[in-house]
Amino acid sequence: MERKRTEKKLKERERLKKKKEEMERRISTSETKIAQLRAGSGDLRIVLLGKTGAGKSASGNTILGKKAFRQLLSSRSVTSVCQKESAEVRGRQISVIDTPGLFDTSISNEEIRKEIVKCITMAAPCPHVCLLIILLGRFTKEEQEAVKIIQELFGEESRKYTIVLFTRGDDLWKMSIEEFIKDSDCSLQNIIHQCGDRHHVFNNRNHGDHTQVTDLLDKINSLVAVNGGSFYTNEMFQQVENWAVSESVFLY
Ligand SMILES: Nc1nc2c(ncn2[C@@H]2O[C@H](COP(=O)(O)OP(=O)(O)OP(=O)(O)O)[C@@H](O)[C@H]2O)c(=O)[nH]1
Ligand SMILES: [Mg+2]
Repeated sequence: MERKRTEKKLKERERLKKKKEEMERRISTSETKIAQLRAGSGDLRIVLLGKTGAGKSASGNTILGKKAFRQLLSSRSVTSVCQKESAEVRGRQISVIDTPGLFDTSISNEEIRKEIVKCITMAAPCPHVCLLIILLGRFTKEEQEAVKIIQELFGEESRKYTIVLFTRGDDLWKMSIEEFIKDSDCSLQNIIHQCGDRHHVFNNRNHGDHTQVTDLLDKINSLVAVNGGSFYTNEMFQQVENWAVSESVFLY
């Protein structure tokens, strides 16, 4: 009799435990949904970073759906200063901050670094996401170095807020971006991995393909939801400010 009672108690305890777990799972799902809804509303500030000629300005134009930035096939860098442009996309105010590319032939990387840091103030109060623009193709030493410099500038923490955006998706033909990544150099795979395996691809020549923009915005929303808002903690902002002071860069 006593054994039966204990078994019944254990079964009841097990049932309650399962019920509690189910409730916790439902709460967590609802919280994620609420965070995603929050992340999908309000303005969105995006910073574009990458090597010169990677397609930063072209990607900014694709996101905003207009020719806001000067994009050009050129042997020299086209964008020399940070530029902020905005538009309403899917009923939402989106601001894109375009930056000069590293490895310009006429300006030193040091000068470009100083200019890039200014983009942080343009994305005031803070950027929500950084898009690391990489041209599909060979991932050369210069590309690797550009990524390294950007990570040095913005700190390791910034990886949590970065999505790798490949351009020249038209060159993929029938290959998927996943197949391309799988076959690519391990240094490129490492960078994507460091950025939480977040990546996307644009064909900036296909202005009619709006899904490439809406898909990217969905990925950004999920990222913002996970991160709980825009990035740059006080500590990180302080790092940029300290660097600016030591290099005599005027941020404001
Ligand atoms: N076919 C193709 N060309 C692209 C794509 N994205 C960019 N381009 C071309 O690549 C060239 C360089 O693009 P930009 O957007 O000016 O590059 P950027 O990174 O802003 O360059 P800088 O301002 O010099 O740093 C331009 O001729 C673009 O039209 C793409 O997805 N497909
Ligand atoms: Mg440009």
